[in-house]
Order: sequence, then structure tokens, then C-alpha cells
Amino acid sequence: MFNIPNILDAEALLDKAFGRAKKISVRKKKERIINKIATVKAIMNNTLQKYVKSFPNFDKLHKFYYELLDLLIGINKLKKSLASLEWARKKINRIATDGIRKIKSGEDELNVLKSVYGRISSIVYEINRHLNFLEEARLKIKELPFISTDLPTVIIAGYPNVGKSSLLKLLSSAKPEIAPYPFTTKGLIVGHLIFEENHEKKKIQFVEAPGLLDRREEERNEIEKQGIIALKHLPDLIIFIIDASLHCGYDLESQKKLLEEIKREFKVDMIVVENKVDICSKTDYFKISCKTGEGIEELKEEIKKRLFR
Ligand SMILES: Nc1nc2c(ncn2[C@@H]2O[C@H](COP(=O)(O)OP(=O)(O)OP(=O)(O)O)[C@@H](O)[C@H]2O)c(=O)[nH]1
Ligand SMILES: [Mg+2]
Repeated sequence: MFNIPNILDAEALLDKAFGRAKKISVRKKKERIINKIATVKAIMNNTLQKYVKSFPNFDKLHKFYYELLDLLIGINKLKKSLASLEWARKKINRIATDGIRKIKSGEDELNVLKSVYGRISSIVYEINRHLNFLEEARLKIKELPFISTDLPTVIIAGYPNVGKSSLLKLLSSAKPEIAPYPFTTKGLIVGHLIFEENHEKKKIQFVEAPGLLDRREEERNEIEKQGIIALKHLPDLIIFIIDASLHCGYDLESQKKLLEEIKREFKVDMIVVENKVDICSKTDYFKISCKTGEGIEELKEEIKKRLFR
């Protein structure tokens, strides 16, 4: 989604720049040293600039991604780290330019080189924790699924273990992990349904919001908060799953309380389904079974109707 390159730590970054400078083999000593400094300057400048530019402009980011990155990484910390890279880049440029000027005006080349290398090293080590933080951020961002903020989007929500991933798998291309215990899904999962209608190709994005519990915002963990952020910014339609068989391990009353809360909070069109009706059926909601397939085709039709007709 965002194309961020590997971010080297201080040691590797200095190795890269100094290593390249070492290869310079101009015969005349003065020229050679000026060349070395110019090379280190260029590599540092280009590399640090590339890092900074590869991160998105947070203030222009869609609210969904802004809040997700803020939750998982921290926007202020990201901004601070990127600003420190900018600071280092400019400072290194100045030191190098200054060094070259000194050599040209007659100062001892080797002394200048030593001092320039020393000062650049200490600046790069000064931003090492920021380089490390940005590399960690890159790895977290890489793990995120691509979620479109433009496609018609259905969010599948409900208590843990009620069959959200099972339904996602039946409705879309996603291949989520399905298991008989709660909190199997630990992040947002995406799948698509592509179909043709009146000779027009249509695409629906489905997102599973990982298991929500009926509890206050402050008590929600990082996994649940991702679901809340998705619910807040993405859906055109919510499918809320109730498991009245109680095989999920949670009582009906708590599930209904969460349902009411989500209705109240998000004000988005919603289909409430009762899953696992192969075991038993106790409500008047739209009945489905992800095990036998009962009701799934009808649900698909209902989703298309709500989104496109
Ligand atoms: N009998 C029966 N079992 C089902 C049905 N749908 C799902 N299950 C089972 O319920 C368990 C939980 O299913 P998942 O699809 O992983 O549920 P989930 O809501 O995604 O769970 P978390 O990601 O952990 O919150 C699994 O053992 C499924 O096989 C159904 O219609 N009937
Ligand atoms: Mg799941």
C-alpha cells in the first residue's frame, strides 16, 4: 500500500556511505578527499530523503488509515522520527559542504576528512532510535491488508467465535483462519466478491472486524479498536452475526447489547443474521448456517440489493 524501503540502522547507513566513498580512486589526494566527502553527502542526502518521502503525508491520509496507523504505531511519534531524519539530512549536508570549502581554502585534507566523518557519524548515531522506530513501523505497515476506502464495503461484525470468518469465506475470496475458539482473527481481514450484473462488473469489499465484546471504549484492546475504526469509516452495510446456539461461548443478551450499541453508534444500514441455525434457531433474524450453506445465497442477494439497487 505504502512503498516504504528497508530502513537501515545507523551502523549500516554509515557503512553504506563510507564504504562507497572508500572505493573512490582519484589519483590527486586533494581531489580524492573532496570526492569522498561529496559522495558521503550525496548518499546520506538521497537515502534520508528517500526514507522521509516514502511515508505517506499523514495529514492527507484517509481518516481510516490515519486512525489505524495512529493506533498501531502512533502518528506523532512517526512525525517526530521523520522530522529528526530531515534534521540530520540538512545538518550532514551543511557539514559536508563546509568541509569541502575548508579543503579548497587550504586546510589539511586529512584533518578535515576525519572531522567531517566524525561529526556525520555522531549525527547518524543520534537518530539511530528514530531509524529503528521507522523500520519497526515499516514492518507493521507491511502486515496491513490493502483496504480500499472507495469500494462498496460490507463489515462483518459480532461477538468472538460466532462465525464471522466462516461467513467471510463463503461470501468472498478471503481465506481466513477459522477455529473453534474466540479471538482467532487478530486484525482486519479483507475479501472481495466480484460479479456481473446487467453486463456490468461489480465489486464488493468485505471486512471482518475482529471479535468485539460489549464493553466500553476504554476497555477495548488494540485488536477490537481496529474493528471500531473500520466500522467508523468504511461500511456501507454492516452484517451483524448473532450466535443463538451459544456455541460461541457468550450469552444472547450480551450479543444483543452489542448489536444495539453498534446500531446506535454507527448509523449504517445493517443486516442482522442468526448463524449456526443447523444447531438450533431461536430468533427472528435472517437465518443462516455457514456449515450447511442455508441462507447464504439469499444473504448474498440481499447484500447486492442493499448496495446496488
Ligand atoms: N455448527 C456450526 N458451526 C459453525 C457455523 N459457523 C461457524 N461455525 C464454527 O464456529 C467456530 C467459530 O467460527 P469462526 O468463523 O472462526 O468465528 P469468528 O467469529 O470469525 O471467530 P473469531 O475470529 O475468533 O472472533 C468454528 O469452529 C466454526 O467452524 C455454523 O453455521 N454452524
Ligand atoms: Mg474470525
